[in-house]
Amino acid sequence: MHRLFVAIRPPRHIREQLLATMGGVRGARWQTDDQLHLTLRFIGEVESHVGDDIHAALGAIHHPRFEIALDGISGFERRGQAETLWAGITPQEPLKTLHNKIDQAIARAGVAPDQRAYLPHITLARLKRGSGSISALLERSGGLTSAPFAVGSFCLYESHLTPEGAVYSIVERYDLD
Ligand code: 2AM
Repeated sequence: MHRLFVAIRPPRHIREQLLATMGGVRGARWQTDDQLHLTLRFIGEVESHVGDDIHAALGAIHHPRFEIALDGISGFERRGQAETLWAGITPQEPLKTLHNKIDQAIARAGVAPDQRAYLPHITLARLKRGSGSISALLERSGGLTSAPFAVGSFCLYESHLTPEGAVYSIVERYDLD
């Protein structure tokens, strides 16, 4: 089985900007450079032959290149406790359109459509239990914006879960038009 997802690898200067914002929050496990990505579609565990069909479906996608920018820090919390911190993205429309295209393409490979609302984000940190609320954490971390940057490709990733955290590797890269 392979644990797969589709994501954009941010360019080096954006990853450097993200890495430079990290720090200053207790109980945060910050992502490493290798881990930084913008998920377009989480797939989950699939058999090798389904992975091959997904690869073929992704390769047939046509989508124009577009530009996005970093837009603020936010996070996911559960029952008032922060679980992750992430960088938001603007504008979201081109990512949502590409997400929908990927969803439809991989449905043809037999993957059930995404049931969850798609919220584009780049995870920066995973937080220990009891880190407090997002708003309390963000009082201590600065804002984050970037100049627009070009997205010219997206990637199929494989995730390996290890005790030290997830290790992500790029399986294939697909160029936009
Ligand atoms: P996250 O960073 O907010 O956790 C690989 O796990 C990528 O897929 C991560 O960016 C993760 O988002 C995203 N993802 C989306 N849905 C997921 C799910 N149900 N399980 C694990 N990761 C998921």
